[in-house]
Amino acid sequence: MTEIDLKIVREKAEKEIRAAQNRADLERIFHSYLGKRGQIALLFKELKDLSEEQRRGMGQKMNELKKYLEKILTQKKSILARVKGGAKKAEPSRFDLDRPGRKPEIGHLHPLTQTKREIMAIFASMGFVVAAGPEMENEWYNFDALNIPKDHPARDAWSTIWIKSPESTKLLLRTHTSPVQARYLEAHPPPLRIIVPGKVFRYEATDASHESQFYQLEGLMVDKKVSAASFKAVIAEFMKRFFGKNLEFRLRPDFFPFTEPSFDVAMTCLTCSGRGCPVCKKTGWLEVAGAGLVHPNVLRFSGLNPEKWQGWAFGFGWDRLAMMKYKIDDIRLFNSGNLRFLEQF
Ligand code: FA5
Repeated sequence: MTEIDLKIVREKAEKEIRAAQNRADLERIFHSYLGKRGQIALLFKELKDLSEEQRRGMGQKMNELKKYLEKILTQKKSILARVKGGAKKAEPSRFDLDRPGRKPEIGHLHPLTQTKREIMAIFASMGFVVAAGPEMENEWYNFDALNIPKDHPARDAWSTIWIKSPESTKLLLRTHTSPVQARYLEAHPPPLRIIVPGKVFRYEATDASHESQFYQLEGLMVDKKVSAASFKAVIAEFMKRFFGKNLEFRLRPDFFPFTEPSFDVAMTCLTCSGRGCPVCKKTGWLEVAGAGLVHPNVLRFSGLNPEKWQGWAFGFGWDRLAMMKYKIDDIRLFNSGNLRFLEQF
């Protein structure tokens, strides 16, 4: 073994390291030269054939060669790593223009909001304006102003959610939209025609057609001469336009302290086409509204002369109208947050 052998090994290794493309190449070169059975290790083994003096000189040169190869291998390794990182950054971003896009999920109005807008548009075209009142109401407007005095058994018809409040101004969550009749009459001189779409609350057990929080659509018309006949005509027109066809509905005698006479509006149950189901309690008819001619006391409490003014009023359960229109067999679906239900609208 001579210095020439070392030179050959060095030049060969340098050439290979220069040509290396990746880590795997470098690994292979490392094993081939610096590994346990690599070329440097073999050369070290040959040292024993040399004289003592030659051995010392060659040994030192071989150590230097070993260190040198290790150094240039490490340098090449870091060059490759840098090039790789750089290359990645420099790579053009890959857009596949033919790939179908991902549709963004677009929300939509709740079915009850859609229904509300349809109802409002129909009544607006008949000259009704929209009025509103508070959801947290006081006892006077929810009951007294509607001719339902304290301790009157009629109050039991509305299972009330009371709010902790002083005895003098007892507050509650309104049990119907009728208090807005009294509020509006106080502030607006007749003749007038209003509708009041709003949320109402009752302390009630729920079933397929009853919720404890639901929506009503109040209607009120006050003029010099109004009659049950004009009420029926307006309701018939509304039903025809809302359901898109002439539907069978009937007025049945009922009782409300704020109307006289009072009736309710019942329509053929569209969920079962009148055959009988849990929504209509197997009767084939569903009550959709309470109504009647405004009681003289209500006009009086609002400062109007019942000799001069007459009125009629109604209160539709508008969740029930939506149920009938879309054939929904359980009112509780509206507030269920069930997307499979809501996405159908
Ligand atoms: C009333 O609330 C009266 N204020 C209606 C009224 C207005 C009468 C103006 C006269 C003049 P009633 O409690 O019957 O009445 O409710 C009216 C309508 O609301 C019912 O016909 C029904 O469609 C709906 N409704 C009543 N309770 C519920 C409930 N728990 N869940 C869903 N809808 C209900």
